[in-house]
Amino acid sequence: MDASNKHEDAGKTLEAQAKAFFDSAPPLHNSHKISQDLNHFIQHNSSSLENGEARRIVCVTSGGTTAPLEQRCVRYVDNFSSGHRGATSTEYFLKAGYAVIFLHRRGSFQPFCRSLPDDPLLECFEPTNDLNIQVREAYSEAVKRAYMNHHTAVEGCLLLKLPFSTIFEYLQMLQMIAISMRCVGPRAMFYLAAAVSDYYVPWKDMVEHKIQSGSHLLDVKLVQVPKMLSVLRKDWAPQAFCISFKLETDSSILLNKANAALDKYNMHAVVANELLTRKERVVVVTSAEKITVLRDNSESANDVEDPLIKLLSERHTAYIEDSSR
Ligand code: PAZ
Repeated sequence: MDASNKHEDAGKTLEAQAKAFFDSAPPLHNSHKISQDLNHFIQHNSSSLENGEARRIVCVTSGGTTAPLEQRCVRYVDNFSSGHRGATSTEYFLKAGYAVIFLHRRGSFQPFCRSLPDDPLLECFEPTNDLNIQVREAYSEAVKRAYMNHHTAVEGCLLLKLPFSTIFEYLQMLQMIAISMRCVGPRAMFYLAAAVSDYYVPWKDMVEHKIQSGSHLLDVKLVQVPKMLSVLRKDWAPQAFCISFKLETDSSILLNKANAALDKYNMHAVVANELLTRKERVVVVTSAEKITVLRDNSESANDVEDPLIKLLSERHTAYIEDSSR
């Protein structure tokens, strides 16, 4: 496949590239329902108090986007992301008093379900003598905890889960969320942990039907996805506190790339991580400092997201206070 930048979009301004992306993307099937759910969630949480203040709202993005190769999609380009970071972070944000919009890849890790086996429906239950089913003793605590935590968050209107698969769905939903969250001002946070496709086939250039397997070479032109982080910061939600992530496999370039992303997209912080150590160690890069955050192996709930969310939540508090001066 040829990842080419020499596409007609290359000479356009970023705003024009973003507009062209959205104008040509296939429309979201359920945009009306998403918009209703979002508005209800944001209104509810903006008027509810946490420690005497309006509740903060974070949009956590999680998992990888796909780039389809056919309009009636049979094949797509995907990436490694499991959604573990986003699901785990969501649990800690809820614990820290945030309401969370969890924009996640369909089928990826979900908050509160990490301690369940891969196929919980089949593995956690067993038949009883009277042909009913019950939770197996070994999973009874884990199932109860997962169910109760999840139920409390969703029913309490503290967790709104919105699934995506493709890069088209993801960016359209992120735009809707960001614009809806404008009214939250500096109490809004974006925690952008999703692994978003860098290249895609524009909808209008995509073949409609399944690509046939007859020829020796498959020549598909992928073009760069417009860098929407800048647009999010500048136009969609200019007052929100924005954290993006940078993943590399080569540790020698990671911090430089994170610094570059901080400047280029005007983020408040970039969380740098390496593929192999991403569950143990991250570095929070801001314009003033680089803070290494490690998983605490002496604690029982030992997730690197625990100290990470504590740190980011403190920085968010300082940001809100600064914004009101
Ligand atoms: O989803 P996961 O837990 O398997 O991995 C998390 C991650 C590495 C995708 C995330 O921490 C991250 O760095 N996201 C941004 C990737 C990037 O576009 O550079």
